[in-house]
Amino acid sequence: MNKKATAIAHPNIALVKYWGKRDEALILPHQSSFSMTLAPLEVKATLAFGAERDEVRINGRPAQGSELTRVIALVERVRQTTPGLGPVRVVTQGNFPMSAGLASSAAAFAAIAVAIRAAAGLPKDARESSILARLGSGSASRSVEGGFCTWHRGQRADGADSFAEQIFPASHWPQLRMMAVVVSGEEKEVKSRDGMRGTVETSPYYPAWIQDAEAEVPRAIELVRRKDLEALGALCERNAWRMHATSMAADPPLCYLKPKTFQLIEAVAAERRKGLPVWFTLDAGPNPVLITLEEHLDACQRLAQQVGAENTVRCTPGGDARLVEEHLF
Ligand code: 2P0
Repeated sequence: MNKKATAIAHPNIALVKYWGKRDEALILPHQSSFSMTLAPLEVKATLAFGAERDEVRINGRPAQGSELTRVIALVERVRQTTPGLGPVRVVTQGNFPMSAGLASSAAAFAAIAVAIRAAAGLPKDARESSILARLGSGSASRSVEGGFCTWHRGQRADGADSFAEQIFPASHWPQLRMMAVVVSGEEKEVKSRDGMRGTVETSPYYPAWIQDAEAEVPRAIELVRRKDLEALGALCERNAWRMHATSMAADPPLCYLKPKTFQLIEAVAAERRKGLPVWFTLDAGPNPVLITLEEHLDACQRLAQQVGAENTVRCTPGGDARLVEEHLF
């Protein structure tokens, strides 16, 4: 058995967002979601069974609290079905800082899931890896395969049908670009996990969110298939607005947006009226991600600078999570 393995995975940006769980422990969503994998951002994870005790290090420091519990939850699931693996050592390293405004957890859990299966001697299986990654972080289910992926909500109570699958590879639309614009590098006050729980429990708009987001997934897929940037951009914007509107209607209200977020959104609309093909999406934070084509990146950069953005990060469609031979230890 190969007891040590290293995998690399990219983060992803949801075009139709995941917002709310029907099962907190198994991380099962109320609705399906659809995303693009982001290169060149990546996280590498090396994992070896047979250590003295369970040990997890993330970006050079020991994992603590829920981070540690979540990594061990993935490992436990494989240890239960593959006897004799023993304690594990896990080390992850990302090539992008938290201040990039994009969460690294999706890439980290996807890389860990792929590495765990390889180190345990289990065959390559994108569906099983996606289910395993999901147990760490919902959005991680969408980082196992590259290009454009749908995370199917599934129906089963055990989560066996709640996994992501690739709809189009990265090569389907290589000119598409995402530019993360950091307007606020501060850590957010309410983590996604708590924010979505509050929204599910108290927002009167939540049932409408579920229905709408589920219906938007096939529409977004069709627009990516046709490479219809204008209609896709409009869909992404309205889906982001609806996620934030549903959260703002929670009790207590949840608002992730800052004044500079609105400034940038207004600047995007103004430039678009003048002919620049640019749209935005927004995750659970104040930093918009601009959606455009390769040839318009410099114009988008100027737009970000106009509103005083701290940083921008340019991304292309990324590939599948993959095993590599260069281990971190
Ligand atoms: C998404 N987000 O679809 C949505 C849009 C944020 C806004 O998935 O609780 O870190 O670990 O499943 O995946 C962020 O939440 O949450 C997220 P958990 P996760 O990308």
